[in-house]
Amino acid sequence: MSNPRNDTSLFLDGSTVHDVVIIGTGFSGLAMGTQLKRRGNEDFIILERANEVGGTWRDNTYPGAACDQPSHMYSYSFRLNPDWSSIFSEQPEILDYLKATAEEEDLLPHVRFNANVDIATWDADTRTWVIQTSRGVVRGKVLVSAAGLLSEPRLPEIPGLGDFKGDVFHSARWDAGADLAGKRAGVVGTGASGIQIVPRIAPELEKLFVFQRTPHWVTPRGDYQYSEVEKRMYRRNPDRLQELRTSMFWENEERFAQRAAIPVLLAKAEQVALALLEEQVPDPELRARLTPDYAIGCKRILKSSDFYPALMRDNVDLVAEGISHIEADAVIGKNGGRYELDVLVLATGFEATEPPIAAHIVGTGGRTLAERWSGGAEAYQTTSVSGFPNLFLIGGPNTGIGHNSQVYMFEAQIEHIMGVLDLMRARGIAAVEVAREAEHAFIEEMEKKAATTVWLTGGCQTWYIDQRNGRLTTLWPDYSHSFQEQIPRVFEDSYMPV
Ligand code: N01
Repeated sequence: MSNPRNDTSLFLDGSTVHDVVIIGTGFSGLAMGTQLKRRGNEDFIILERANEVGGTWRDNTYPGAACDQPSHMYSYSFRLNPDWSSIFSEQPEILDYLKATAEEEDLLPHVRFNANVDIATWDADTRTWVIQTSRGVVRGKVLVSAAGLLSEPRLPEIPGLGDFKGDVFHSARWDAGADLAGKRAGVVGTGASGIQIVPRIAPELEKLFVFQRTPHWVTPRGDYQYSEVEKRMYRRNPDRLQELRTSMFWENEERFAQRAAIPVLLAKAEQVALALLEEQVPDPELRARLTPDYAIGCKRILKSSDFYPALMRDNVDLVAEGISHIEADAVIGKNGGRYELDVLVLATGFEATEPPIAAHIVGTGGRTLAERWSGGAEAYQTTSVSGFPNLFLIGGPNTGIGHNSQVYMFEAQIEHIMGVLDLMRARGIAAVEVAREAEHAFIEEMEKKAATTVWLTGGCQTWYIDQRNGRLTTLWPDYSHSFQEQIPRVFEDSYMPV
């Protein structure tokens, strides 16, 4: 039998109208499929542009890729896993978890691999979404975009980048064939990805230059390997596992209070980070270059116990003065330094404020979601956008969370979608659209909540803020549990039949 993952033939002819079409097989797309299935709806398909499930955990294969949230929390509430090997599991283990979900929840027959969404258009006459993919056309009554918050790499606009003649790749597109042994490499970016890569690759390199634009706050990452006895206990006693998960959740929730910019909590968190810096970096001059000048929490607080020690290695240099330009064989610093390299790794983040999928979704009146969002991304209950009937977004605007598990957020959004689908079914409505007033009110509430948070007051530049409007459009500006309480609710008068 042929492997559906290798099949690229054209077979989607648009003749069948599915109940639901989902874009993406990452954490959120697989959860959406599972919930449909568990509630008795088999009439859905999941479009996947790659030939494997897993989304960001399939794509981020860089050395050291791991989750910086505890795995017992960063996993589905409906599929607890007693076998996580450690608190912060690495990418292969998380990908295995997602593959097992797809298989054990019997989602694979619903997945169309190698089906990239070219354009999805709302057809008002038939009240369906017509989705043109690289494998043909598919139609759905409802479209759920689970295309990912951080799926499109952002390449830095550094003069001369295209002239570099060595290997160059983004952290989320790691070149598995690149042999780093004995080479001279540069890593641009010291965010969550960069600080995981640096300690892992440093030992095999002849030389590593770490190009930091802005120092990040780093706190210790106390990892721990679960023993076989503990795993057995969790297997036999799922209640204990649930208790562990719950306690981790509430411990993390306390951290939102810092993001609310309460001075005493910020000071306490800064002390923890500064103590790590002091302990691990004895050189005061290097310490100064690694010390942020903005409030902690303004950028994602990083967790690492091996990033600073890696910088202390003889073969690793921190370049903190900025990059002037790039030449065929070197990065040139603003300090005039010439850093000759064989390999350049761009750990420079993702297109978060302007998600590329938005240019491929066309709502009423032929307007794309990107055009609708030209002043900044926004969505009612983080999930629906006026002008886009029967479209639901998972992981869209205001769904990012830095202090707790992203998976909780996706699950709450899926409850919202399920609620709207139930409402449509109960009322015999073929299509709904969110009322503009409800959307406005929600966006105003988001702005009000965001105004006093450290993300807007902390004095840093981040991808959390949309540069076009200065608003916090990527993050949820409140506690994670408030998202869980608020987002699943469906107020009937917020959705209008169309
Ligand atoms: O990206 P980032 P990331 N010249 O945007 C620098 C998730 N994640 O891939 O701070 C020079 O955080 C940029 O500098 P600055 C998590 O949500 C999760 O590391 O903007 N430098 C910064 O240092 C995270 O927040 C895990 O001044 C340039 C870095 O590149 C998100 O992914 C693990 C530059 C980008 O940092 C993104 O993290 C990894 C330029 N032109 C990632 N442009 C988990 O463990 C950018 N930079 C769950």
